[in-house]
Amino acid sequence: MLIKTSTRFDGSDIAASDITPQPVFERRRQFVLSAGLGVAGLALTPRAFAANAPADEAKLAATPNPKFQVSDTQTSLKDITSYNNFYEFGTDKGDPVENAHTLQTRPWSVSVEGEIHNPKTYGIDEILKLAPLEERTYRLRCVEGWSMVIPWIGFSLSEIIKRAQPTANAKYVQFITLADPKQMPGLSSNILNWPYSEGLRMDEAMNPLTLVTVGLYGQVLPKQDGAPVRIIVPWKYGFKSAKSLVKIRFVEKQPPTSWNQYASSEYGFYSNVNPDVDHPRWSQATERRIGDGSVFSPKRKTLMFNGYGDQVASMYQGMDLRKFY
Ligand SMILES: Nc1nc2c(c(=O)[nH]1)N[C@H]1C(S)=C(S)[C@@H](COP(=O)(O)O)O[C@H]1N2
Ligand SMILES: [Mo]
Repeated sequence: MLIKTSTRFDGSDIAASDITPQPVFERRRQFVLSAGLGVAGLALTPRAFAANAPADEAKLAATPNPKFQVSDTQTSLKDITSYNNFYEFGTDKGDPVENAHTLQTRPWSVSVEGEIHNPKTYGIDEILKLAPLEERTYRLRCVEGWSMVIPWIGFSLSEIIKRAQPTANAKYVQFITLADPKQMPGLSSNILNWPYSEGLRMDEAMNPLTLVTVGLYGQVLPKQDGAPVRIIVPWKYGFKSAKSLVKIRFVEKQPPTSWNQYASSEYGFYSNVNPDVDHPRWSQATERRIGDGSVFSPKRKTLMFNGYGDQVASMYQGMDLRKFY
């Protein structure tokens, strides 16, 4: 069983970070840190200070692609790197920034396998050179009701898929991420079936929006954001965007996904952002943009397909999106 103070991504246990508006929580955390300094300064490792500072990662050059930009204000690097969901490093939003330093991002390889003519294992340096790196600013909407706007760096997953040459049997793509208990303390809890698994239908995987992501804000992907390579699927709830990817498998049948196995009535395979289909335990009509104004700022209306309807709605024509949630 999880300890009471942890935040499950489905909200079944509530932490201070969830019931308290973000700036208040941040201030309280700051206070706790400085209070700790006076009373027991020696107990505070340098890491305790690093936790609230923006990540300092190697620079990564990318060309902005004007086709993939949003006009919303970008979320600060500090928020993007200190408020995370990455259960392999703990279930609290602040756990990944504290714990992900143990993730070894080199050497790293991603195996591309299954129903394809051209199976291949890519080293991370091959992935970085596989296609021109683009900067694309996407909205990310977590199923919990918060969102961010993030300038990612990467290239369309279709670049890998066309090299893989899928067979006629390839109907879905499964994403499997690293599960190494030596590097990932969160694996000692069996809250999810590890390794974290996600999937897309073939047309969704081929959609130009689907991004193989290797960086953000002009730098390599910080560990807490899923280094060294992750998937971003901006029209779906954030949990579809699997971090620290090690395997891309082409399959005939809809693959199992970790969150669907955890609670199939709450987290469907499709999980398109949809303000009209509530989570069984909360509304999805609005969202809190992290870093938005003051704690009194009104929530924003959540957009159908997270605002990407023009680019994705046609894939779901004739589908009942209540049934295929
Ligand atoms: N491997 C793995 N990938 C994951 C998760 C996770 O726990 N493990 N959490 C998901 C969820 S719920 C969200 S909202 C996003 C958060 O990405 P971010 O922390 O970079 O904003 O990552 C997704 N990818
Ligand atoms: Mo999420």
